[in-house]
Amino acid sequence: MQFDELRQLHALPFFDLIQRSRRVHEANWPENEVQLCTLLSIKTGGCSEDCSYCAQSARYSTGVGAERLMETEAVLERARLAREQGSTRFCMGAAWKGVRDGTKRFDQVLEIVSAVSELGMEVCTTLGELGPAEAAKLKEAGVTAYNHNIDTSPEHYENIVTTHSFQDRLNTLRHVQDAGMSVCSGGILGLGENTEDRLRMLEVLSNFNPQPESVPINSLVPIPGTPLAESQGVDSFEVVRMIALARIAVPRAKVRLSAGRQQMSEEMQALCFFAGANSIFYGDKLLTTGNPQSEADLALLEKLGLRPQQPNRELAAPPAEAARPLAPALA
Ligand code: SAM
Ligand code: DTB
Ligand code: SF4
Repeated sequence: MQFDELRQLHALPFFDLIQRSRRVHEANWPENEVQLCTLLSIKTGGCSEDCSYCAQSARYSTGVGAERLMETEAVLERARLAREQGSTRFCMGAAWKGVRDGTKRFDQVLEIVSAVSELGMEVCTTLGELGPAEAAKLKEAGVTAYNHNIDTSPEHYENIVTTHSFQDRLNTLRHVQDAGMSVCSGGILGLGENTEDRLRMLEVLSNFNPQPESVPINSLVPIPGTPLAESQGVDSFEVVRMIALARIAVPRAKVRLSAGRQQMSEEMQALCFFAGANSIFYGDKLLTTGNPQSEADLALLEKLGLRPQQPNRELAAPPAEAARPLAPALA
């Protein structure tokens, strides 16, 4: 989908837009299901990068200290617990610029992934930059999806991060797709971007080939000590519009209502589900910040007549239709 189409949709009266996204949602996701995905930070803090929203960058005093990579058994325990609580996807995050094949820590990550993949959940990792060799090994070890957000528009990216480029992000995503893993990629609302930036971000995501399997839409959780600590929250209806546009632009994706849910009312979350969100992070912690209690989330789904989604173990990236560039918008 191209920028102009997105702009036209965005300009529609609110109810007209969500009516359209609802139609796309019903055609693609008629089951009234929401995927529950649990996050675990397997390596917290001390990151070399300067992402200006992040609690884990070593450049800012956020109170989040650098920790070591968790032991396999400790990760397994958390993954089992998540499964018992009804989660069907387990996503492990590490505060690294990236991983390199042949290093001890990468071998340890592969061991963790192999162990977790035995549990029957979808296995997602988010470890920063990957090359082709790292992507192939993660896939072989059992990773089904790789999260790597583009976060904002190509134009705004350099205002937010200077230690790597938007193109670096796209290169990693290309390696993920070439290795046959599904791509989970989305962004954050509230980084001081304008509407045009938000639409450009969606344009890039919708032009991936193949389209992302999941699109997390995060609302900035302002972290004291980071450059974005005082950032103003995004208007609720704008958040819903972005969910609706993501649903229309990437019809088969899980559109994940991600960070920021603790600040949202139940009514707003319901509106997001109506507009096209069909996945949430489940469990009382994201990576370093809080998330609604599991019981509260289950109760909300129950009230809305939504069911937790069954796991999809067959998850694999569909083959690219042709050698189209990942993001033609940048070519
Ligand atoms: N280091 C890896 C990377 O940058 O890809 C993986 C972990 S990183 C914390 C994963 C994603 O979390 C980021 O790309 C960003 O979209 C999101 N995120 C991080 N801090 C956030 C915050 N304070 N509010 C909302 N989303 C945030
Ligand atoms: C994503 O898009 N959001 C998640 C997950 N992918 C890794 C992370 C949200 C982090 C929120 C801030 C924190 O807890 O530190
Ligand atoms: Fe590091 Fe990822 Fe945080 Fe950026 S978002 S500082 S790469 S952990």
